Amino acid sequence: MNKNIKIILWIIFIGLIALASYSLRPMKNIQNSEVENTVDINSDLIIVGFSQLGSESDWRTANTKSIQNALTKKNGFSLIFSNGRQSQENQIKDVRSFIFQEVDYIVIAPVTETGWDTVLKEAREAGIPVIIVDRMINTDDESLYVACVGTDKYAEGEKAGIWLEKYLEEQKSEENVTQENESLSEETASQEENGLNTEVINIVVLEGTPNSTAQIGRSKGFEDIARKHENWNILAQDSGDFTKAKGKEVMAKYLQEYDDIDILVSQNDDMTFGAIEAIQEAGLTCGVNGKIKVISFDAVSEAFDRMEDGLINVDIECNPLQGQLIAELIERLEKGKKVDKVSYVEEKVFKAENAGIERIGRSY
Ligand code: GZL
Repeated sequence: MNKNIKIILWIIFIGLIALASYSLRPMKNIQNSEVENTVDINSDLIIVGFSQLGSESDWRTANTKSIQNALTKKNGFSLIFSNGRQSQENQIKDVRSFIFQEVDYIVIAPVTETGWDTVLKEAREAGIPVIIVDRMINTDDESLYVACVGTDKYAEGEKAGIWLEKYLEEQKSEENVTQENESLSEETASQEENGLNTEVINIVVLEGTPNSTAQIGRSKGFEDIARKHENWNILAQDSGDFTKAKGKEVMAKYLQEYDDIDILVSQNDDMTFGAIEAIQEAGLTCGVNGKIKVISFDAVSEAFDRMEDGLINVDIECNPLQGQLIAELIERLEKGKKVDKVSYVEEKVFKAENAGIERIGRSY
């Protein structure tokens, strides 16, 4: 065989060897269509698989952005993001995909509280620490997760009830002042004196995703305050699933069923936006000077617009900015330091009358 052919055959042979070794190098590729990014396990970045529950609300968008902006390559992380599209089945698939890719940490925002033990045991067997974010899981085995970062949903529900107590007190004292200027009937006077304000307060509630921590906590927190007032009458508590469309649909149903709603408690701003549309389309009014007083949750930017319009009376903040706390937790774990099992981010209550000022400097 002449010399030139031998050289050509050698070059082809070397090329094939190089190609084979490149394609066999250890890479992590994506198993699930909703999981973004491919990471190279040889990088010295901390590889984090993040299973976000969905993209159902403005709040969720802000929560996702906060975590993506914290877990960046510049900060020493390589993030694999998955969107569970509000399905626990999708989230469990995504977590298994992270386990397959041998990530360093798994972060989960669980759509609902139950049904996580099996897949979290698989993560533990794989030696991958799990951090729960935003909502909680309901498990008897707390060793299945190393920490959870979020907000106190029960306290948020209580804050809504406490605001309503104060609001009704203020209304009552304003009425008393008015009546003092006119002649009070003896019967009314005696009722007022004994605080027997027998006027029934009709309340409807738009609940979030059933069995989610936000729905469970906000409902219980509000109910525990409502239970102290026998004239508070909760007419209905149906799920609007945290979406604008469903919130509008359920509120429209309420307006058909009940002709004297005084208070709407809506467990997130997106459902509130839908409910406001339903109220207006029914020819009714809501908010500061409206017939139906509106208590909302989240305090996203558009809700500040509605408060400035006077369409929402009060918004109980649920702070989505949890990314920095997660990054700090992982950095502590990397150094073998102890971390708190539960960490809450700061949150406030915003009233319509102060919305214009209070919104200055907010990032969502
Ligand atoms: C609350 C979060 C809720 C928000 C909703 O922590 O889980 O889910 O209140 C979101 O806007 O859909």
